Amino acid sequence: MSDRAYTLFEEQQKARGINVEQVKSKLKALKIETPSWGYGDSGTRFKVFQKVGVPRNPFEKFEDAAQVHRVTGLCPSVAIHIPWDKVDDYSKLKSHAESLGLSIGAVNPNLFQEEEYMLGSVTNADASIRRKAMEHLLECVDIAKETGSRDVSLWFADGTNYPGQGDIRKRKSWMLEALSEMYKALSPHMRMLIEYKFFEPAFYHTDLADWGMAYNYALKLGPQAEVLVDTGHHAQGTNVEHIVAYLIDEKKLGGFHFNSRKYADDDLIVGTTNPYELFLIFYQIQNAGNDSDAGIRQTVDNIAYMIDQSHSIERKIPAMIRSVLNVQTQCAKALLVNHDEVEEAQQRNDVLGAEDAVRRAFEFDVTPLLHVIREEQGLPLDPMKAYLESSYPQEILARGKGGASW
Ligand code: LRH
Ligand code: MN
Ligand code: MN
Repeated sequence: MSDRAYTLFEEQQKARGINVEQVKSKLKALKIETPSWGYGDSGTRFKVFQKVGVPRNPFEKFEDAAQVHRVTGLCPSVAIHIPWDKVDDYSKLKSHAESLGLSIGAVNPNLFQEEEYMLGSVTNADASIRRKAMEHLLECVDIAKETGSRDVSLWFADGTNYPGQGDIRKRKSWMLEALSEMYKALSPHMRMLIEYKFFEPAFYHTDLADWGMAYNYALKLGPQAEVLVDTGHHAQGTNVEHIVAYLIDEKKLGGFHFNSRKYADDDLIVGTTNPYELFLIFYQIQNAGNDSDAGIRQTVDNIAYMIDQSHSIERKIPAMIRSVLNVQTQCAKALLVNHDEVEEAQQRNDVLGAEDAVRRAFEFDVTPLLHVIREEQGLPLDPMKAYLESSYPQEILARGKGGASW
């Protein structure tokens, strides 16, 4: 990209009243956590495809994640999933991460892969199974203390397949019981992020089905509990950006799991089928980031942006690079919204003018902007190309097949 392209871009944006220096510094501050499970073999319920060169253990997952950070500068932390990333000594994993310029991000308990959890984990009618699940949650809080992680992200598969199968209200109180016990175990700086999903693997009712339920638990628990929005966990047509704006306004949005969906919880590369939705999510976040209420601004500052994808047919590292670049691109476009212009149009009740002021930002080509910030940070202008042309894709082939999988 020539200097000319950027000069033109800058002139154009300044003429629109956009503070380009501010846009650049906000973009440089954007951090996106990648998930350890996105580097391992994964698939659908029909098949997990085995790839050559997939990490064989949590340590190698961090090595792959370091490559994503090296070329994008966007991903300094990695979320772990327990027991997928179980190790004997978490301080070793922590120092390994640090030696690669990374840190361990959110700790994700896993309460959906053991036989006993078939009819539920923390909402199982059997008290001994509920206890076992509880112990795992507490173990994850301890791991987070050891790894220095701020967030423990919770997603429960608990639910039922048929009417009458379980007592929905009893299960609701068991859920609160478990969350409350876990909440008490958190250190003061820690957060509990409560994720929701409307179906799958349960198909009749899910105990934590939507943002309202997650919000209600978070509200009952206290300030350290917040809601996590996984973009793939909504019914068709749901206005996700509305949920985002609402939760920020209630100071209860803790973070995101980004991915894209066409039909259900597809776990596809974020921004591939619905870039405008991603843009509109960032538009809401940035709109709230300008609020006069310091609490709302603080909520925005503390949002954890995380990828949650399981690339089933794509090569893992390039797929992750694509994901984070898509997030960066839509964030950059949303930073070009002139909020005063939108507000003025709203005040005139100019429906089309307001829509136009938002959409126009989406239509700009932000490539010159992204090139300049990468150049200023000493990053490759084209991170994907830099990765593909490095020796790493070849080197990892020596790992062979049969790497870690979920
Ligand atoms: C559930 C989910 C949740 C899990 C992850 C592996 O669908 O989004 O966040 O922890 O997938
Ligand atoms: Mn998720
Ligand atoms: Mn999911």
